[in-house]
Amino acid sequence: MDYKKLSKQISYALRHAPWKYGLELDGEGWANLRQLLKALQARGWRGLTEADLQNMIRLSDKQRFEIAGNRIRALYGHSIPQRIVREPVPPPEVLFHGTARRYVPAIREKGLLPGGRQYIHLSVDVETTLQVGKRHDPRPVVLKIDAKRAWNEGICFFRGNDQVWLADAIPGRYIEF
Ligand code: HQG
Repeated sequence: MDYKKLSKQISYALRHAPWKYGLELDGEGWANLRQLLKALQARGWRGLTEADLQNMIRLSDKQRFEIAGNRIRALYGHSIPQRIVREPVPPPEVLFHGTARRYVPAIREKGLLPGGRQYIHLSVDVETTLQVGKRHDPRPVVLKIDAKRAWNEGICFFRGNDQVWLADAIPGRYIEF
């Protein structure tokens, strides 16, 4: 089974367009697992089972989804209009953001903005940051975020998974270029 293709389609369903799959997300982003399976089966994933989803999650390089009972959700990345409810959590002292060289002037001017997504995505280590940045630029820029100071001064941070942190917009004064 092509787990990468499956993961991309489930990301699309759970982060960006649940309504296209007949799904309704609750406040914390959970969807009904059986309904998702049915929708995917109808789109060519014949015979798809919950075990396939478990394997896809287990074998993935990133922790993107979470299953609990008959529910499944994406841990980060949402762009749907309904904002996923999250509990603000004190972040590590420093976090990183990988981006393209071409975005740096705008980030200097306006700070980090979530753009199409609900939150900004930050990484805990430089290696992961480079991977994220390489999606936008072969020679990405690593920005260092003074997360502790931003938190102390009222910027909200949220945990996505072990590697990914989420945050509201981050003004330039907390960013080291
Ligand atoms: C940039 C992937 C101009 C920002 C990754 C980024 C991540 C600005 C781009 C997750 C800006 C948005 C999210 C400003 C920020 N002016 N550009 N003021 N502020 N930007 O893809 O963080 O594999 O929406 O730097 O690993 O790259 O899908 O966000 O370059 O965890 O699971 O606007 O998606 O995970 O790009 O990636 P994206 P991202 P998955």
